[in-house]
Amino acid sequence: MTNATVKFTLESISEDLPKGDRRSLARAISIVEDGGPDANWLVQKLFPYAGRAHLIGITGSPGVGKSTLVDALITEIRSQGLKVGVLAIDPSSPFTGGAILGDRIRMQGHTMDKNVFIRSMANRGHAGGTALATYDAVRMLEASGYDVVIIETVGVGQSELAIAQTADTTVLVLMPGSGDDVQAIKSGIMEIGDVFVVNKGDLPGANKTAAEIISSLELSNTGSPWKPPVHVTNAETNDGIEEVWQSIRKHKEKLEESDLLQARRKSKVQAELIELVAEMARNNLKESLEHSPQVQKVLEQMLKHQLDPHSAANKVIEDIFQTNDRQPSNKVST
Ligand SMILES: Nc1nc2c(ncn2[C@@H]2O[C@H](COP(=O)(O)OP(=O)(O)O)[C@@H](O)[C@H]2O)c(=O)[nH]1
Ligand SMILES: [Mg+2]
Repeated sequence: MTNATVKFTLESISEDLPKGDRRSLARAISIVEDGGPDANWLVQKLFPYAGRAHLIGITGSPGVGKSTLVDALITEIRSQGLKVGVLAIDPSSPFTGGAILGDRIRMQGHTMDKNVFIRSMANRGHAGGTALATYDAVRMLEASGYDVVIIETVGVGQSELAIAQTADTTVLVLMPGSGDDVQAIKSGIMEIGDVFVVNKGDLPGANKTAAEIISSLELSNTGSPWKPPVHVTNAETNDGIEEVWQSIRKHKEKLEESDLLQARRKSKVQAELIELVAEMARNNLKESLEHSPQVQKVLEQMLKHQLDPHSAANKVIEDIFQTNDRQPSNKVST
């Protein structure tokens, strides 16, 4: 059977994906990227298999060498016999496509390895944005037996922060002379970094940048049992990569032996629930604005200045939290 004639149904995907079938996995990730009832059905079906991987967030400004570093880490992780999935997230890519292509090419060395799965995530219209789609894509990889899932994100915007919080271990990547980034670290994003990497260690100033990070880490000592290590790497020659990997593993161990893992997981499920409920509310509100007579009435009262916006919001809250019980399509897709 050739690629083009393979038929997928939600049923077949839910059966074949846990057996490690890569095409079912690819299809499943597209479905969860789109969101909606099919995605919900798959997640519900595969949720029991999820929650097993070590989730690693790799974040930092464009061009610091995240993708190159991920590529080097894949080699290291594979040498340990672990199965590794990568989700590359770049908010700019849906418009240009360029970044996606770049990441693909960078990680091409692993395309023949059946235990490596690399996927660029685009924001394909999941109303909740990339963060919600990412949570579900991670679950698909976990259900398919991936031991390690790496999430590469650009920068430190709001949604990247949300994604970084998805990870068990977040690696913050900088490069020599990125003084702005060090400033940003000082001004608050510090706490998201569990492991710091100054990549492009072959360029001048790497040790100085590392020293700056170390001193600002000491200043903001949080009293946490984990002291974030700072590594200098050259992702192109694999220098320092083994040490980064060891730190990532040690961090996971440290989390597991303290209360931190539980605390992190709790704030993670909270964040996801907040986003999901907000998404549901937003979707249902849009529908209610058009179709609900009660909401129409509220709108009219607002227009006539009979009802203030705050009271109006209180009135519609109940209406929009009524879920419409949408069923999965169970369509056959090729
Ligand atoms: N000199 C040097 N260049 C690097 C290193 N790592 C990556 N690069 C280069 O930096 C550029 C950006 O790398 P990329 O991995 O795409 O960065 P990303 O945007 O953070 O994912 C590419 O041209 C890489 O070849 C390094 O350790 N040293
Ligand atoms: Mg990249």
